[in-house]
Order: sequence, then structure tokens, then C-alpha cells
Amino acid sequence: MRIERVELHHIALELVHPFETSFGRETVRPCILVSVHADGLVGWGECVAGAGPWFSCETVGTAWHVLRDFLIPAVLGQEVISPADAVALFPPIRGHPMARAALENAVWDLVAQARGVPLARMLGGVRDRVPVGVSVGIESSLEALLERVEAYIAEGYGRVKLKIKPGWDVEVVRAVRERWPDLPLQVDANAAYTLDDAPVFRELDSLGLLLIEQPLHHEDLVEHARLQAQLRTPICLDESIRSPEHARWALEIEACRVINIKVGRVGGLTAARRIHDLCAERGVPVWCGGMLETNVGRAANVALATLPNFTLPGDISASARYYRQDVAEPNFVLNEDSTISVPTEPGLGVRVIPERLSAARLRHLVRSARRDFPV
Ligand code: OSB
Ligand code: MG
Repeated sequence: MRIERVELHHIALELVHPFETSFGRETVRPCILVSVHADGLVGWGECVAGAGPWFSCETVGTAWHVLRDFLIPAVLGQEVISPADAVALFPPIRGHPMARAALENAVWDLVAQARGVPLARMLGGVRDRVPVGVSVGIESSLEALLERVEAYIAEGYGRVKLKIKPGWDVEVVRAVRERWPDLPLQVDANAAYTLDDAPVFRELDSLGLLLIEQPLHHEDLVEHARLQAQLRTPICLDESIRSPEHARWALEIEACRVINIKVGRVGGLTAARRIHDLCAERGVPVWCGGMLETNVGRAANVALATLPNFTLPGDISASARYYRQDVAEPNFVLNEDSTISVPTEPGLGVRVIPERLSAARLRHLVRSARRDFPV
């Protein structure tokens, strides 16, 4: 199929509840949706870069630039029969994984639709439901946090992740652990600590956590290996793993015993699957992380999490946990067994609603193969 048109849609949606991590607080989530048009079909991809360079160095602005000026021109008017064809057309861009992922994932959706198969099947998935949990942000007080956790447990979430930062860690996690002694519980520091804080992690080590996510510097592997050697609880890396190479290096020096795979952070579904395979070969479990996606990104996450080595619950909560009205339908809902069902329609299995897209849209770019626009 020939890629006839690519569009960028910079949108913003208000979160149902503000989300606070060690690097900041978000009340509105911006993202770029990419649509790729060919043969009367439209494939969708979500770019998970945020408003500012807080989680990673990418932003909506940098991703827009890289997509508009480098990635889209490389694929416009070209023939693709598989996502690998599109990736092979990409120029050799260093970094910018979230920008690359958005376009690549849109091509996966397009090709899966053209083949009439669900994305999960095209990826090699083995599940029709994926186990999920909920990521709970930093709250204004311990009472507010306990209330929030209680509400999520009542909704059916069987695994809880708590965001931590210096001053909001051992005491808070211990309180949740005491109230729910058997709850599958994990924490995420978003790189807020240094090796000098090892005593904090030795205390957390006794609280029966599934894992401790990204305790140290956002690009570090070496010091994570030092910390991991002191802990029984597995360290899980998020920010530090930005490509399959980082995953290989991390496993080589035992910087972690678990990897959080985020499709955007690692540069797309092809790289995400490669990290999954690498971890599977080495007996290292993985799980699917989240970036507060709309239903477009969520559908890609659900499909990815159907691969066999996604054995830990993902940060793939129900759509209603994020936005009052998503730009795509249908919403993902939580099953009673803390799973989310995998769509069975071809491609991502969600439809972007044009009126909702234009209502949420701040900026729109159309690039067509037939009329060549000067960049
Ligand atoms: O570190 O996993 C993270 C959200 C935005 C940026 C980083 C992270 C997160 C989450 C939320 O933890 C996961 C989700 O429910 O989408
Ligand atoms: Mg994280």
C-alpha cells in the first residue's frame, strides 16, 4: 500500500484526577496523534512525549519537529507492506524514540487493518485478556492516598503501584502495606534518589514489594546494578531503557531483574517486541508501562501485553481512570479479575471520533504525497 497522506494532531485532554510524580504534577495531558492514510484505510499512532522534558528529553514540540521534518517526508508516497518496510525508510535518527514510535505504530495499525487481523495477533500475542494494575500518584496527604487506593481496589484493581519521592516513601508505603497485607504492591521513584539513599531502599526491601521501579538517575545502569546487589526486591528499569541496546546492557550487568516496556520510550512496537524477546530468552519478566495514553496508545499497549513474557500486570488501567471523554471508542473497561480484554477487530480495534478529535485539537498538520509541500 502507498502512503498517501500523514496527519499530525496535537491534542490535549484534561485528566479525571491530577497525576503527580517525583518530577511534577499533570492536570492536562497533551499528546500527538499520528494518522497514516493509504488505500482508504487510516492507521493511528500516539506519541507519548509530554508537554515538557520531565520524564524524558522529548516533548510534544521536539516530536512534532522530528515527525514533520524527518520522519514523515521519508515515508510519504512510499509503498509499504509491513511495518518493517516503514522502519527501513526512516532516516538514521539518533534518539527521539517517542516520535519514531508514533509513526511506526500507526503503520502497524494500518497494515493490521489491511490484513484484517487484530494487532495483538499480528504481534504474536497469546492472550485474550491482559492482567493490569493501577498507578497511583503522589497525594496531598496519607489519608488522601489511602482513600484513593481503597477506591481503586473497590473498582477491582488487583495490583497497585505507588509513586514515591524523598519524603513520601517508607512511611507511606508501610501504611498501605499494613492496611492491605496481601496486596500486590510496587513503587516507582521516577529517578528521584541516589546511591546515598540506599538505606531507604533497604527499608522498602522488607515490605514485600513486587518491584522497585527506576530508583536512581534516569540514564543510569551502573549504580542500579550496585543497588540491586543489596536488595532482595527486584529493581525494574523504566527511564533508563530507551532501546533494545539499553535492555541488553542492563541485563548484562544485572542493573535490574524486571523491565517495564513502554512502546514510546523504546521507539516503537518492533523495538518493544525485541526487548520482550531478549528478556524472555534470559528469564527476565517484563510488563507494559503506561504514559496516561488515550485509547489509541492504550490499544497498542494492550496488544503488546498479549506477548507471552508479559507476566506481570501492566500500567494499563481502564479508560475511565484517565479521561472523562476519550478521543477514541470503545473505552477499555476493567474485568472482575483485574484484566482488560483484548480487542478482536482488525488493527488497534479503536475508532477515533472526528468531532472529539477536533474538539481536543490544538494544532493540525497535513502532509500529502500528491501535492508536495515545501518543508
Ligand atoms: O513512570 O511509569 C511512569 C505516567 C506518566 C509518566 C511516567 C509514568 C507514568 C505512570 C502512569 O506511572 C501509568 C499509566 O497509568 O499510564
Ligand atoms: Mg515509571
